[in-house]
Amino acid sequence: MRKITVLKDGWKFLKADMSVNAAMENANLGESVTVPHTWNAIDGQDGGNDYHRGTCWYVRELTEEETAGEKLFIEFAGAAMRADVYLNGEKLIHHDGGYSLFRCELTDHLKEKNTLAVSVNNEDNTEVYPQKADFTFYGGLYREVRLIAVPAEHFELLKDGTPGIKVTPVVDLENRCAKVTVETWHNADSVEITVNNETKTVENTAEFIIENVHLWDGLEDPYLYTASAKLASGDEICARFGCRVFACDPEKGFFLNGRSYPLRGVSRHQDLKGKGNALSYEDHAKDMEIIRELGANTLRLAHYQHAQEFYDLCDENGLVVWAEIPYITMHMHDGRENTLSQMKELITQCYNHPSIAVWGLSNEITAASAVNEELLENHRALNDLCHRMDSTRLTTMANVFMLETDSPILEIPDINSYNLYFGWYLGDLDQNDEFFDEYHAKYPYRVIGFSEYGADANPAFHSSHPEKGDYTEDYQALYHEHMLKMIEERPYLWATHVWNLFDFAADGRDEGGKHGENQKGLVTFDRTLRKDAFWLYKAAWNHRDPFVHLCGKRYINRNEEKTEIKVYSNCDTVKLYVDDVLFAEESGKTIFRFRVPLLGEHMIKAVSGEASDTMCVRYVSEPDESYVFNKGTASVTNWFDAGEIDPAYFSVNDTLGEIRANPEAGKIVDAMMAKGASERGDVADAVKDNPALQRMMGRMTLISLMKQGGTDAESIQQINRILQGIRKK
Ligand code: GCB
Repeated sequence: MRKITVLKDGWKFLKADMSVNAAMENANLGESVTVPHTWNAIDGQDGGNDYHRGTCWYVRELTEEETAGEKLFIEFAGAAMRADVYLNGEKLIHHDGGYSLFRCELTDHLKEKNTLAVSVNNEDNTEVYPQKADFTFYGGLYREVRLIAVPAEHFELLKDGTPGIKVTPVVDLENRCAKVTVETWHNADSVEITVNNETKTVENTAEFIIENVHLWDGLEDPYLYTASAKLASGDEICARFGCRVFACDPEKGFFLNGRSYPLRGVSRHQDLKGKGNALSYEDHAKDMEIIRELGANTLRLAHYQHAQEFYDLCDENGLVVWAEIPYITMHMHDGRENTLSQMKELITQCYNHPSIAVWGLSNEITAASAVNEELLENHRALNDLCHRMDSTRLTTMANVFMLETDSPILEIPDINSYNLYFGWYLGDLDQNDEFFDEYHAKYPYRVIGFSEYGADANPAFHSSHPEKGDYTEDYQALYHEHMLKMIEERPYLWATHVWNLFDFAADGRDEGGKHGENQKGLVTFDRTLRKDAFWLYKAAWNHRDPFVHLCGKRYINRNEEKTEIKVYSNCDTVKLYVDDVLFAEESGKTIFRFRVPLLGEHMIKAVSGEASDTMCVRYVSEPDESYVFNKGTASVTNWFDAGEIDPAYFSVNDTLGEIRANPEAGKIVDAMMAKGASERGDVADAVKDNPALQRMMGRMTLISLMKQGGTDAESIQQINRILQGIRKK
């Protein structure tokens, strides 16, 4: 028998660095908290980079009842980012890495009265990842802490946080059977292992054949088996597993159990407004409900190991998962060991989850690091480690857009992926299409995916002429309409993941009308509001629940005589009623557009079968300024309404490449850019030394480049006037 006690209550929290003795002495002055707990639940998401980062202490008395048992271990499901565990003032373990589980044994250190003290640190350092990334590095004991009491003969608990049991199902699809290997680690002579009502007594490892195997078959039928293992002492553990076959083809994309199964889904961070990363099981379960509602069949669990509860939910719900470690943005010379230990823990702890299809080695690691031998070697070491520990899964990585596609780093993982933000941070939407077309044509034998794409939207902001950078809900929707189509036309993409399903805390951000938030979510940080783009994907992916969704519900006051009413639906016909009168009926797929005259205030209703949705729109004689975030950008846009530009002459609407191809026009932009470069030397150097960036810039319109560089409207107009004087050949 093993007894597990969750240490939820009774903790004292001291928000200061001190010695272990001081922490124990001052514990009663500390704040009473329950664990899971983070000290950054509020300051980690209100922006400005000033959230508390340092060492804090958690102290708790352990009662006699809690410490009873032959052998006693303590388990931390997540202590961010570095932790030291003390019992009665004696240090028992140090752990680096904020997202993996670790344990240590208490037995020989127990006294009559026992005080547990844990120091946790989330400060900058040069060894433990992540150090540079677009999310808040919450500190705390933000996942459960448990005591595990076991008999003298028990399953292994210490090594890399192992569950003590490893299940490897290998499926033979043709004969509809599976060979299941169950390995266990323990200090007894033998173990009794049971799978599918068959029990074997072995030293450590047993093999089973399951005939007529019931497959774990994605969203439709995520069937789970259980393997259990028991020692004569009574210690018993079990693991759920699933029998499935994952495969990737460079031309046809992803396969599940031998059939084409394009992975289309979203990424998720583990955090929630007001709670930081200290989520309860209910919070995780609610996230999963939203994912099921959306109809995604894959999740990228970024950028670190998520809670075991969540991988369990993925197993149960049939999501195909990309799991990864926080080796992100910037390679650290002293961080190699930590990448390996985090990967070892991730694979050891998550191996049995049938939902996990790939191990992610790193994310945008070349964003702030050169591709040199040290970086390559670190990736090779990680890749080899994954293959040594797991012969059943593929490795991958998420590359930053400016990484050259012929970089040797792309040859390390089994399959690849790119994060592209054309149409948001830079460039135009079509560049996403072009990128993949070129890549696929150049490397037809390589498997490629789309690991991130997205656009920020604050649902308070609206426009009838949405454009990149305006933070409107409407631009985000348009952006994703383009991307959805782009993806549907490219079935070779093995997986695509929207960045991100939920808005999340990014302490360094202060933009789009919110502090400390990345607003690329399809759903707000508090999970209460589904932005229009959410319904677009739901219309494309959820085929179970018929619905119609009217877009622009929060865009009520409209200064236009005709307005576009857009409906997202998974039905194939939509009727639109204006003030209860049938206005039009349209057949189609996913997106339905109507042009409706605005005379005053109107009730709009969309109907398809049983499904319906309503909203109100109103004609106003002056634009409602409260919908506009960045008035500066908007005025530039208005000025550039297409009609004012003579297409026979050059303009800022041409791409840098087109302009440079003409010597006269090229001279003008080069002079302009040289001036800008002398003012911002570092950026200019980065561009000069990066041919991929240069090529990409060549495909961007001059106006988008100038706007991203922060050029004011007046200067853009001036350059445009000069360019309009040069005739195109
Ligand atoms: C990325 C990063 C992700 C960021 C995202 C963004 O490429 O991988 O961590 O949050 O871009 O929104 O900028």
